[in-house]
Amino acid sequence: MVDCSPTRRSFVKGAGSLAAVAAAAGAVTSAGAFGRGDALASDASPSERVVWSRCNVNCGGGCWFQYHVVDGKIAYMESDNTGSADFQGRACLRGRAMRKWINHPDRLMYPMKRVGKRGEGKFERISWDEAIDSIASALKRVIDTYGNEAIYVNYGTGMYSVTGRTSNRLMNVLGGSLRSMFDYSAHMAEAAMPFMYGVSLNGSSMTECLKNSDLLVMFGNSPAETRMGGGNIVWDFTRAREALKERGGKIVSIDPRLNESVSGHSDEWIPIRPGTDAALCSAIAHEWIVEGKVDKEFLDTYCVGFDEDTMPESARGMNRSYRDYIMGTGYDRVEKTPEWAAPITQVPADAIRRLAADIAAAKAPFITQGWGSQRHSNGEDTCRAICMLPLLIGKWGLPGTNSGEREGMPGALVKTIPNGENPVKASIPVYQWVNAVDHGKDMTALNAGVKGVDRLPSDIKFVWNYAGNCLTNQHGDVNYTHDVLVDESKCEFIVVYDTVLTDSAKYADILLPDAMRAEQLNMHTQGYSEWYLGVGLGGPAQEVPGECRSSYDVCADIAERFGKREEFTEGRTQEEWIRFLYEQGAQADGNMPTYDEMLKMGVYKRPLPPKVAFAEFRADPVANPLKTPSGKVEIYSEQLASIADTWDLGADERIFPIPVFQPGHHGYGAVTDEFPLYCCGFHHKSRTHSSFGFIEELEKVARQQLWINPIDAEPRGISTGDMLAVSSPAGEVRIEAKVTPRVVPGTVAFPQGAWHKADMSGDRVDHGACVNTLTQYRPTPLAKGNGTHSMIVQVERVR
Ligand SMILES: Nc1nc2c(c(=O)[nH]1)N[C@H]1C(S)=C(S)[C@@H](COP(=O)(O)OP(=O)(O)OC[C@H]3O[C@@H](n4cnc5c(=O)[nH]c(N)nc54)[C@H](O)[C@@H]3O)O[C@H]1N2
Ligand SMILES: Nc1nc2c(c(=O)[nH]1)N[C@H]1C(S)=C(S)[C@@H](COP(=O)(O)OP(=O)(O)OC[C@H]3O[C@@H](n4cnc5c(=O)[nH]c(N)nc54)[C@H](O)[C@@H]3O)O[C@H]1N2
Ligand code: SF4
Ligand SMILES: [Mo]
Repeated sequence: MVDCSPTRRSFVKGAGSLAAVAAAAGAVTSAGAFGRGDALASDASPSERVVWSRCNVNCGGGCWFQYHVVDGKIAYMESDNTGSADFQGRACLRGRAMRKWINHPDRLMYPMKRVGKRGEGKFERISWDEAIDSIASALKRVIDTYGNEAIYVNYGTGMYSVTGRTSNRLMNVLGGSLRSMFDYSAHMAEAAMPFMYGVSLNGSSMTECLKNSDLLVMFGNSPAETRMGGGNIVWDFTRAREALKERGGKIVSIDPRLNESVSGHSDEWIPIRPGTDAALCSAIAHEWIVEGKVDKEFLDTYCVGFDEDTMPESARGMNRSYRDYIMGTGYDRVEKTPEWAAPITQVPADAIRRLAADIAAAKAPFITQGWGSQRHSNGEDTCRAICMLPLLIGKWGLPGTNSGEREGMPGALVKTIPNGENPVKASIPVYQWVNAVDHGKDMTALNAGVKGVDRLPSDIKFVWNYAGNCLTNQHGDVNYTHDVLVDESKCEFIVVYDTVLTDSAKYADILLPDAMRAEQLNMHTQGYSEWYLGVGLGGPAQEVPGECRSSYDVCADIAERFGKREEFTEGRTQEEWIRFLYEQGAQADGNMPTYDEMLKMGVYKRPLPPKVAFAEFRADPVANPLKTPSGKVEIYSEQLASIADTWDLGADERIFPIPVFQPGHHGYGAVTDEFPLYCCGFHHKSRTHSSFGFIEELEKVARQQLWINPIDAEPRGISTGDMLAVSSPAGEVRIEAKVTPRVVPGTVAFPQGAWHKADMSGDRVDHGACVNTLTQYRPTPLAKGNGTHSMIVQVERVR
């Protein structure tokens, strides 16, 4: 029923030319766009209704769903089958399990209030009126006592939909809330890259690699695991693999794991000790400098600080250039040879030289990093160090190349409901929220990365947590966070608004049940695939169960308690907002169908051309300067030099103006007799973080297991399937073993997102194997971010 269509996606041979693909696609309709009109004959019987929706979790896929509704109930679901085989945003196994989630017996059905101690997870059903009164009076009390700076909307990514996230809009109508910067995904890259590039997250599209590259080098990037689904980059990546092969090129994956993007293919895996990519990149730089492969003209024209010739005035004659660091004439005075890097990275010196030669020989190397390599305690250095590679050889801003950042993500045809203006100026790095609950008033611009004010005027006293599990499960160090949250004198009120009783939900004072996307009219844009732009519109497919309510309506009710309903809604219902946002997008675009046509089509897609990052700057650096102070790429950043001089840093924390290798907290060299193994997290295919983590069928497909190399498993008497006790300085979990040569020796790998399951008033041993039972809460030096992939552990067999 789902995948048996005769025109299911097939690989187009010789697909080097996206233009050809797009042209062929354009033949489907005159506009080159696809919608319901192009759908394959569906199996729907006349009594069935087909309702479009989209996967709302945060994996970036944005895959489309078609719910088949019989007698008012979703009978089964199908994914996207409209238009050319190339443009079908088909859902992965998780998305196809959405029906199980919607109809799950564990769905939250009624508003509830806490009856036990905070964190115990004991609740009692209340009415919506009581819930809203209670939230409104807590908000009033906190605002009157501490100011709007004491209100915080916690990070939460479970909801992608144009009207799904209304939390900030509500708080802004009520006078604002403490702001946050960056996110849990790319925290270190987002904080560090603007110093170098003037922006962050500016990568070429994977479709550009497909079109013009002859070598794809991926640092900690696994599209087959973290960009799953037809609406995602794994599709672009799969096509790129084909095109590269036809051009005689290849894919190199640098990862502590032989990840699923390269396993089963003849591509190259370079196993690396986690957190040491900057050492590898430094050694490649050394090799290129001594071999004369560096493009000095490019570096002199476009960059600042490669060598003395382009150092800014403030740092001249001090041996502070990147070249001085690499050649051992500045900073630590150590020459960064491949022999120096080999014991650090576990990559042999000759393999480093070979990689250096391969990259230099490629006409258009596409060098990209995922965010796994930057989610470390030294992530700010790592992401910049990787970006040095294309810069050093001048293969940057040109066809088939990339900036060294993660491949780009397309824009959107429609906007989300606006947040409005936040009158509060104070802002914290997002990962600092637990510190801001615990001791916000001690946090300053210099010791905590606070912006907008010199010092936070208040601790956080009210947390609103919508569609997120970052109170505990997805935040660093669950045990520590638990201790902070259970102290009601610190955070006085917590609202959690979700669909199931997550670990975070247990900390709610008021727990609200959301209506799922399938249960309301829903509009959404395409995901990260760069093949097309798209919009989907449809619903509801099924009635809302119990007393679940949409966040839009609930936020409007809360605003009403403050006499601000009208300000919140601007006179529109959610449905009217969706129409308004669509028509606004369609007007700006000029090519989209009308709203009424869209309602019939369900999904609209059209091809998207590839993109080369920084192409304009490369073409004319004077007319198109970067947003850095010098207008150029700042390999040496005076701003970072000044931060390094003025910030209050820990004794073992350092910030450098150039990209260097430093091990970082719990990085290289940190293992001890008690914790002799490095442990590295990764995003797992059976879940999106913790989302879907309670669907048993998915857990059976891809189990929560600790990857351990036979070299580390044998002396511990560990075989696949054994139950293990894994402990770190922060806590202990129980998890099944997967003994495999697919992980670098000395490091174990741990899928993030499993549901925390521990007796928190007892031994706190986590039988659910949530990685954040093991991570420490230690914000990184510059970003103050979640370097949570840096861990040290001991692994023992439980007998
Ligand atoms: N299936 C699935 N897909 C997802 C998600 C999910 O939870 N599940 N989450 C989504 C979200 S929100 C995000 S932000 C992205 C996350 O995307 P990423 O941050 O890129 O994902 P990770 O799995 O953390 O890391 C990617 C790879 O980096 C490797 N790695 C870890 N440390 C290092 C290192 O120090 N050096 C190198 N070279 N490699 C390293 C890991 O083994 C992994 O294979 O994925 C998105 N997609
Ligand atoms: N150690 C470690 N920690 C990590 C990471 C890591 O790699 N290692 N990755 C980090 C990253 S990149 C991210 S983005 C964060 C993600 O952290 P979160 O944003 O917390 O992501 P999820 O765990 O998917 O939680 C989403 C929540 O939304 C809920 N939800 C889904 N649909 C709906 C809905 O319709 N309505 C409502 N109200 N709720 C809904 C789900 O039930 C779930 O509780 O985790 C971070 N945490
Ligand atoms: S790939 Fe991501 S967005 Fe697509 S169906 Fe799977 S979980 Fe949902
Ligand atoms: Mo993320």
